[in-house]
Amino acid sequence: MRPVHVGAAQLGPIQKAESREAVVARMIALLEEAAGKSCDLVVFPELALTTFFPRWYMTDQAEVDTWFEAEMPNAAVQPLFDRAKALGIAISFGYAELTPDGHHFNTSILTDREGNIVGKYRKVHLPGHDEFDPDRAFQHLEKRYFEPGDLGFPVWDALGGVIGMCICNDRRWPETYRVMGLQGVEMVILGYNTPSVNSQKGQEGPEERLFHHRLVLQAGAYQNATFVVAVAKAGDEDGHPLLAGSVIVDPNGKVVAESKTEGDELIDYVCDLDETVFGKETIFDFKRHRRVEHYGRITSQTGVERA
Ligand code: CDV
Repeated sequence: MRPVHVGAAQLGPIQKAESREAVVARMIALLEEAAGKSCDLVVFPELALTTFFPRWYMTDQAEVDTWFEAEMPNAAVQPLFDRAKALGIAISFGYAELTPDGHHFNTSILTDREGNIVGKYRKVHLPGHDEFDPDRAFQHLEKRYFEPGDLGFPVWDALGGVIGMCICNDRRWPETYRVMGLQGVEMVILGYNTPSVNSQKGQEGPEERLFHHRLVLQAGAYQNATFVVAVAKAGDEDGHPLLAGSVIVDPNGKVVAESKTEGDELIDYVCDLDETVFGKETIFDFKRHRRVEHYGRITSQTGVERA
């Protein structure tokens, strides 16, 4: 057995006016609950410290930058790091990163049990658009406020296993899991802010959104023989509903824990990383079965082409 007791700490809505300090207090409450269950690792959502600000169209870069963190940890977040260290729990959460040389990324980090940042991932697949779109029911301006991640999809040796990160829309892309799968990933952790309704197709509501959400996570887990831990920011943010449905998926593709509310909620599961071995040594033994001579298009083209 190689058990990692993981907590998926779903956050309910964060309103635009809510401070980082108030959110961090909520995160610490979930961390305390996780400590009561003896969790080794607690995963929080994408852009965990603020409302999902890319729904708001802004033209003033100084205003945009108020949603970003120039340092991590900073004064507002330090209490979370301190409490995690005191409890000996590794944590992961997402935030908007402003680098010292002025770059903007949608980022998540992983700490060890001593509160040291040991892994950083920057979101590769940015959804949405970069200019105001009057045809959408609401805006999704990630392409305006962030640059695509520049770190690829690394994995880290942590908690006795191989852990990788991705963020929200990345979970819909098979390449995300496979690049980590090719590095032997055993647990993919991710956070998401998924609007409950498609801004370009009003009839696509929560039921269908949840179906796609589970579909990609379960497929990614099974096809790469890895656990997947997906954590929502959920509920109604200033009139904009976000999907809940945080889940932990096992390497067989089965959902083993799922949230029930749209609020702050901890779900947990003891993941035995040895359960990844069977799939990795049989049907998804990449070394024996992959046929890279036929996969050239995956990296040589982006859009659809014939011939
Ligand atoms: N934050 C996201 O990346 N959200 C996307 C929405 C726009 C579809 C997602 O894939 O959930």
